[in-house]
Amino acid sequence: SSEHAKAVSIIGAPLDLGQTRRGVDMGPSAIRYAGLEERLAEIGYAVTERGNVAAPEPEALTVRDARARYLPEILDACAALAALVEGAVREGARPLVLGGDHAIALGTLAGLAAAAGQPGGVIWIDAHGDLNTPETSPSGNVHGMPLAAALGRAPEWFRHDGLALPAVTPSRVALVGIRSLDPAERAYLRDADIRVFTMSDIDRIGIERAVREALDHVAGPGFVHASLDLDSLDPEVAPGVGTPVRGGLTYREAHLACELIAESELLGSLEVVEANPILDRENTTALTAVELVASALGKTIL
Ligand code: 4U7
Ligand code: MN
Ligand code: MN
Ligand code: MN
Repeated sequence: SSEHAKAVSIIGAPLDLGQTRRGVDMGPSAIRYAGLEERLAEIGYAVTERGNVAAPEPEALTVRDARARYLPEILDACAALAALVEGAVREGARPLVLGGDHAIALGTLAGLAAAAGQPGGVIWIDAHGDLNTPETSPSGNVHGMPLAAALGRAPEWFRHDGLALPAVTPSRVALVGIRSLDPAERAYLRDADIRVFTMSDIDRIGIERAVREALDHVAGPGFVHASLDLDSLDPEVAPGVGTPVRGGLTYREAHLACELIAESELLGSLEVVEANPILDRENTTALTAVELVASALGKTIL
């Protein structure tokens, strides 16, 4: 049916340097422990485990620039991730990247662009826009910047030998689940050709139409990637995240989004980020992550 392989490469990126709450570095373990590999095998995937990229501990580092904390170390980790993602694609497998905080998306997207030899499109499912630059960020947390970085904004900040940028085509970005934007992100979105589906839009038009239109907008050459920030879900459903915002996607809305992604057969890769087991209740957020990944990769009920 799909042109994409029934092979998945799982790559862990236990990075927590993009924000200030410890525990998100345990996300890959929590998601694996929630039964990821078994679930994917059940739906017919050949699964290869690539292990984790190296990510340093913040206690061992010093902050050099408060506008983008730990940026040099984050770029190194992203370059290592990019190499693994590129390798997986070249081997004919779909990369499935487990975060870690959302800063790792810069590595995933750079790896996809390197493998494709050109930038691609991304559906970004998140409460937040992640479109800050070090100049506009109210927090200095790099997990609020990866989409801006991948789009090639602020190139002097994100330059690194191991990162092919820009990795994303500006006219092929769709944001889904949005309910928290900073002033500079709003200003950028006013002029950019990015499709934004806020929670209010989703209330009005429904998640099905929102995701179908989002997928139409991101389709095209190179690659199509889905970046799933678990804080897109309502905190009652996914409490184990560092930057929860009330009023998010329900459990079923998130599933339908993933089912539509699978049905579209557009996707070559997926990542799921921001699961923080220390903030979670009995690994429920990681379990939800596994279920959503299975749906996005083609699990059907019947
Ligand atoms: B996440 C924030 F100010 N916008 O830049 C910022 F509200 O990857 C939050 O989506 C960013 O979880 C959240 O620090 C990043 C803040
Ligand atoms: Mn760690
Ligand atoms: Mn995010
Ligand atoms: Mn978020």
